[in-house]
Amino acid sequence: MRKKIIMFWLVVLIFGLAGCSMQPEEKEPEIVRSESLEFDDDFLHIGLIQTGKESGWRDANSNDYQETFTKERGYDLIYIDGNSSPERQVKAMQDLIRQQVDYIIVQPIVEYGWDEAVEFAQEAGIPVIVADRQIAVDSDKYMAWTGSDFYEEGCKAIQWLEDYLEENDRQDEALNIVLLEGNEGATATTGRTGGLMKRIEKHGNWKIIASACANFTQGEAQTVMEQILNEVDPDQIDVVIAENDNMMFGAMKAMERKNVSFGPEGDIITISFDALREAFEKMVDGKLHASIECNPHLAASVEKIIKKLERGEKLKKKCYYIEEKVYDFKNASQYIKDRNY
Ligand code: GYE
Repeated sequence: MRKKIIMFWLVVLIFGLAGCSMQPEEKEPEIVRSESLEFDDDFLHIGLIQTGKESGWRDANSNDYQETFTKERGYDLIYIDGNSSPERQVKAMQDLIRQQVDYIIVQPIVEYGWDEAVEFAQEAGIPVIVADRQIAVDSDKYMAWTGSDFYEEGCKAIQWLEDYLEENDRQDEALNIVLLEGNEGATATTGRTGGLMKRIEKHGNWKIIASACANFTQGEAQTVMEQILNEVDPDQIDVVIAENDNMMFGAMKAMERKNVSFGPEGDIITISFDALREAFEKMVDGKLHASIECNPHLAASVEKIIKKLERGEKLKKKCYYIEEKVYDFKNASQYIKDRNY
């Protein structure tokens, strides 16, 4: 067993030193299943590299994997918490390759930094499935990606805002917008910001008067919103958009502390992403205008991909998008009872 491991890392080292970038012609990586070195059971060994615990969305997403890839259903799930560190995530992939798991699911914090690790996985014959955010690696180096259309989510947010202004005969108003963004380099951030900006730019009288990164966390959002409120007169703010619900909750705390009124029962229009149960509560309470759903239930889609690969089928697509809706303060009370995360 040790011999095999040494041989594997020797190959990895030689490829690494030679700076060899393999460019297979196939669209899908050819997977030569290596004999499992570490496991002596009938389970399918799935390594999951998670981002961390930055949000309610993430908790729901981790639970979903844990409820899907259970021993009863034939899986041994090795869950690795990336602890919000991209370096730790890359190291986790190397560890899983060394353990010779059957599949690696990676939910990357950022898109960059994955080339080498993904190539090693391919060399070792371990299929990599990317979920949630994406990786900036040739798509023939991993099996498939599944997750949300973040750009579309950004567009939906502005569509909602346009409709709301029109319903209230406010479509010609000049708007000052504050934007709270997620991690730099994360697909969820670049996609949502891209969609938002594309649609905001169409309005000559709309302006982003402040924007800040709060890494998708509530605490950081509260801090940056407090700073923004120190620098910008709250009366000048018409809309706050946060790229996830937790950052909006943080921003709300900052606004409450300064007695700034917001939400459908206040002044500032508030829009965020994810549609957590807590967001539904805020919509029902007249604090949040709208939340653009981001579906955290990705495990079923990942499992479908794995099952196809197990049957030896070729995947027809590289990208598997998940369905999502838009909720607002007008329809929230109708849907809140179905929201369990
Ligand atoms: O919106 C946010 C989270 O990548 C879709 O990351 C995910 C985002 C989600 O922590 O709450």
